[in-house]
Amino acid sequence: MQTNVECLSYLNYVNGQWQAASSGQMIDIHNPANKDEIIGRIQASNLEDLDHAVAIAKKALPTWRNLSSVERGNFLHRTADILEKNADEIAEIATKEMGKILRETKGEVLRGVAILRYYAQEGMRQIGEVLPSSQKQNILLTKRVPVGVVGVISPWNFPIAIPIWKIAPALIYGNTVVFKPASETGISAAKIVQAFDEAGLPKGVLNLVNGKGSIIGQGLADHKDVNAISFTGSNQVGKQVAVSAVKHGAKYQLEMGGKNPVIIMDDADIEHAAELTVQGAMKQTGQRCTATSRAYVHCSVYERVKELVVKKANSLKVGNGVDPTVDLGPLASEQQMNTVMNYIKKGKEDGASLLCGGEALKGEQYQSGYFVPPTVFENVTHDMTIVREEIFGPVLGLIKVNSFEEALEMANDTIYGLSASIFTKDIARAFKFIDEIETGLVQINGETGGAEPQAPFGGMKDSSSQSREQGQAAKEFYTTMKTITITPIP
Ligand code: UN1
Repeated sequence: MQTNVECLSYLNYVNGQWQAASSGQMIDIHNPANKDEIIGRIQASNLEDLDHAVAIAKKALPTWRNLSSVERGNFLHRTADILEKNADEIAEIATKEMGKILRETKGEVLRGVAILRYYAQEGMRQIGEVLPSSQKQNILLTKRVPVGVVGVISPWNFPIAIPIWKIAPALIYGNTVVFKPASETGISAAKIVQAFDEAGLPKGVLNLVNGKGSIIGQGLADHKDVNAISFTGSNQVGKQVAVSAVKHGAKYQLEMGGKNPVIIMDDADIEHAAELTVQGAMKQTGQRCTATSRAYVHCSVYERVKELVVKKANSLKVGNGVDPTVDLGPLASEQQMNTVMNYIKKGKEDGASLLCGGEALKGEQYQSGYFVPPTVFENVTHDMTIVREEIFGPVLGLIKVNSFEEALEMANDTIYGLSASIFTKDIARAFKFIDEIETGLVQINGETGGAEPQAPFGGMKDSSSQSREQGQAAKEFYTTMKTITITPIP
């Protein structure tokens, strides 16, 4: 397949072939649980390689577009079966690349399988509608058609599910794809592409180009022959992608950061609320854009919630994600660890009080990785950096509130708007929360994280470009529409 076994070099995939980058350069992928271990190398491509891949995707478009969507769906079904069969192997690679525990990476591969099956079936669903025409004899209808060549830029924190939730809808609606994954997880990306290859996907329909984000990601966004670009990552890069796309008239879709709040009211099931707040904050070591990072807790239950949250956070075991007894793997990279530790430092300097965690873990089993324990702060005020900026690590702030209204106002006082949850048994209050919280994902008595393939996913404000991914919402982005009038000639 795609490796040169002796040095575990993973190649690009263009026109149905595994190819080296023309630069001859490679990027090493390190294990964040054991930084001296190099998992493999991926290609450091340059713009010439990207240009070639885009030209190939463009060339493959007419044939792919002209298959029936049911036929296209069969390729997705076959890919799903292959991924399912290889789930353990791929999960282990993803864990070694970015650190999260095997239970999480295995779950992610299976989520990818479910997404593929959902979109495979999409090939049998509606692609237009019939409208009444003002001319009685005419037929007026709409038909959805592919956008063209789609650029996919995906992050390292969901190395399998996020690429698939972009690639699967792009393909089913008849587009071809150039895929640029985060370099940290380039091998997981190769494994996804390998599954499509084994499923017999026609050559040129899906192309993988690895390389630096500043070169290949930016180049994809800038490329005149890329008709739509779907991006998940940081706000700073997302906005650059949008500007580049607008310049050449490409569609764009951005999924970016979050600063997701929970509100725990006095009538909540406190055990349940504390449990899901900790899960929301700490799963994947907090490296989810949907992670819970602010908990607004009613003063009458504050002490009890605090006690439970700290107990639960302290009970989580940190370590190498391949160990099945571990709950939290390492942070994904040194850069990620430095960012998180700087936020923790800033929290302390600003006067927040640490309830647990707060120091990188020391000792023999931790010294070769980026291990930060669950960290909970209290005495957090609303103007502190740790409440305002996305941390992307296992850090939670507790904030005492006197009323639902006060909590709601603070929950909304942020540039982000991805996910939020309220824990309450009061239906009227839950309804008010649904109406007034400024987020795209709203949970009542649930965790802020999580997504289902059939449901739209996305945020408000600076969390997204207002577009939605997954479910039927994906159709909006990956197709464009024709309005057709048929006039019968008597
Ligand atoms: C989830 O919470 O399971 O990058 C999905 C992210 C989001 C996906 C979250 N785009 O974290």
